[in-house]
Amino acid sequence: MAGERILEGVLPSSLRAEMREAVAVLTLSRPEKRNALNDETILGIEAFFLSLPAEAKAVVIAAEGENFSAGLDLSEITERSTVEGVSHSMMWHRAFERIEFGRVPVVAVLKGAVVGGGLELACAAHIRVAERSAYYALPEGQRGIFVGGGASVRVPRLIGAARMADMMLTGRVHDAEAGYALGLSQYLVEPGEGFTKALDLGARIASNAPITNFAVIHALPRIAEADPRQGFMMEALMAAVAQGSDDAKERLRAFLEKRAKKVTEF
Ligand code: 1HE
Repeated sequence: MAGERILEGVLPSSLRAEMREAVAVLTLSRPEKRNALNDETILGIEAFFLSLPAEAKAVVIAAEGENFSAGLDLSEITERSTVEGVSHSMMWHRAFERIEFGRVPVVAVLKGAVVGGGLELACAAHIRVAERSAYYALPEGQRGIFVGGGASVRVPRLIGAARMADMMLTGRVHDAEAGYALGLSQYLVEPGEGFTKALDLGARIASNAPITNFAVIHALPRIAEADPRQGFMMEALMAAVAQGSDDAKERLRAFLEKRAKKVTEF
């Protein structure tokens, strides 16, 4: 069942967006080109996150067809000067920053090719759900180029620089199981089940206190990379801000009065 379409005038034809309750779904819609990412699509992703409706409390990034994304649209690489190359890469960085450090958490649904810039896009999300068909590669080495959409920063955080170097130097492809074991995805599901799983996770995320979601997106990654002494202080401050909110007080009261859900497995 489709949701209510949003941002129709804002997005290029390679993207579509809809609301599913409190979850905004952004779908890569260029399956005939394996969802290769051209400039228009990257700018559209940025526009989507800048124009996210206030009622959206989480985002799911999904893809039409069998593949998440075949990465950079190779037909668009023209004779770029060095300076133009820098600004092209920085355009990707800007768009993906909107994902990683935006207003709400983002879940990506991976399947088929999650390759090059497609992996870079996936890594900007906070949670990755991979269907068993997903496979991961960084073919930039074979194409004579380098990653430019943030992979050198985000991929090593997930799997380490040595594994990323192996993927780039040897063209190694990791299948969905390996990717799950390495930490490229946090969830591994059967083919066709990724979207439902991601929507379910999105709905859970949307039901959190906004201050907690804010802390997880904006404070946690900074604390994790800080010197521990600064990190502990930032954590204490963030914890106090969250605990002091009316939302936290009401949620804690609800638990003590047995009105809140207990911890359950899913
Ligand atoms: C594309 C692209 C693309 C497909 N740019 N057009 N990425 C890559 O090096 C991956 C290149 N793509 C592939 O290796 C394969 O297409 C796949 C393994 C992903 C899928 O294979 P398959 O057999 O399902 O599809 P196909 O027949 O190869 O492709 C279908 C069409 O999509 C075809 O166009 P058509 O007009 O001939 O029908 C392909 O040309 C087109 N297509 N992938 C443009 N990537 C910020 S820097 C990031 C740097 C990178 O991302 S480098 C990695 C680039």
